[in-house]
Amino acid sequence: MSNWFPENVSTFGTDVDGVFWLIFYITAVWFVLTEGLIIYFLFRYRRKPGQKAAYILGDTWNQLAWVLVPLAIVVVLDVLIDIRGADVWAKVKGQRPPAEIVVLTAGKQFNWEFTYPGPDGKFGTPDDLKLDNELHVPVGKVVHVKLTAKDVIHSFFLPHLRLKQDVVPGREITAWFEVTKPGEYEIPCAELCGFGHSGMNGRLYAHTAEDYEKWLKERWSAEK
Ligand SMILES: [Cu+2]
Repeated sequence: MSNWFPENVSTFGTDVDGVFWLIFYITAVWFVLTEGLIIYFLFRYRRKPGQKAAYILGDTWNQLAWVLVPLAIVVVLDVLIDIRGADVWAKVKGQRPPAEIVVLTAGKQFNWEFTYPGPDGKFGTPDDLKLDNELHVPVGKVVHVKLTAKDVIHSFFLPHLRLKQDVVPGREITAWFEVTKPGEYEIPCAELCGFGHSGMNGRLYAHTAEDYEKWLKERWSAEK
């Protein structure tokens, strides 16, 4: 059933999908079980001549068990999801591996603005390279994107990388990822940000190491 999702091309994508499927299967089984019981009881205990409904107060352990046993199961399953989810959260949002490439990313109505430091490796200098809706990275490297918003709240979404991070005015939030497969992937905005929101869609170009070097040479030196 994994083909419901776009292909995963990030190092942590499998973990994120794992939490999704864990929650999906737990809730699916639970849904079928409880709805099935409701339908079964509906027929099994339907009104029949000569049979009167009992008024149950739940004051014996036998009756209370109908509430307490499912409650205990739900709590155990919930803790299971929490433990697994916390692990993945720590990996994706908690401990960031050190950056090999840093790109400043600004969300604005209705574009993603990416800024590279240029040949001097420093931001805020005249050789900075600014691109609209084009994020170029090499595969197999840890990329940090420093996310800011110029107007309203946006959300930086890389569906193929299982990464989504709100972009909030007045804050700089760093997200990270490492792409595993070269290709072109979309970067939609995932937070309704105004009239042009649906058209706010950047592109992630994941290059092989050699192609990325080539791109750097062409673009960074060309745009002095
Ligand atoms: Cu938006």
